[in-house]
Amino acid sequence: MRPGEQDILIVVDVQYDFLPGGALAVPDGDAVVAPINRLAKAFQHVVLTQDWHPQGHASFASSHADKQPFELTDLSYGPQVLWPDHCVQSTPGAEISQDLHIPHAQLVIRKGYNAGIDSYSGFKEADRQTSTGLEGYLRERRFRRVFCAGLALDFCVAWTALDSAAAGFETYVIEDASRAIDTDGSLAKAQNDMSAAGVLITRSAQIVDT
Ligand code: VGL
Ligand code: ZN
Repeated sequence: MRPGEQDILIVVDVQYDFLPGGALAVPDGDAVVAPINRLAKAFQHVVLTQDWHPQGHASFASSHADKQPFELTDLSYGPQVLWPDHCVQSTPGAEISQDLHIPHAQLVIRKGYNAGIDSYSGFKEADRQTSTGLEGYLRERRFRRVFCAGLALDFCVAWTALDSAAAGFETYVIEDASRAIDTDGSLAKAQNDMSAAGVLITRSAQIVDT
C-alpha cells in the first residue's frame, strides 16, 4: 500500500498532555512517535489535529461539582466522559510533541475550543453538528484515502476515523501507530464501531518498511 497523491495521513493529538507525564497520559503513548515519524516520511500529505480546550471546558471533571475524572455526565448533546484538565489553550501540555518530525505537515486542525462542546473527532464536534472544516478541506483537495494514527485510539483516533468514513473517504486506522486510553470498555466499543462503519485496520508494515 504505497501512499500516493490522493492519500493523506492524519496525525491525531500527539500532544504532551497525552504523553507520559502529561495530564491525561495515554498508556505507552510515546510508542506512537517513532512509527508516526516513519509513516509521515512516506506521505506527501499530512495534517495534524490538536486538542485545544479553553480553561473550564465542559469536558473537564473540575468544571462539574461532585464529579471525578473518568466519570460520565450528561451535557446538552448527550453523555460525556469527564477528563482531568488537559490540552488547555497555550499551555505546554497542549503543545504538539517536538519529537514528531513532520516538517511537511500542511494543516493543524484545532478542536474542542467551544467551551460547552467536546470534540474527539477532527471533523465534527460532539454535538454532531458543528464542523471543524476538515471535511471540506479534504474534499476540496480531492483526497480519496485517509489514514489515521495517534492518540487516543479509542477516542480521538476512532471518532476521526468514523467521521472520515461517514464523509465517504476510504479510511484506515494504523493500529501500531496508535495507543488507547481504554476506560470502561471504550477500546472494544471503538473497535466494534469502526468495524461496523467499514474503517479498515492496518499496520505500519503494510505502508512503510519498518
Ligand atoms: C482525547 C479525551 C479527551 C483524545 C481528547 O485525544 O483521544 N481523549 N480529549
Ligand atoms: Zn480533550
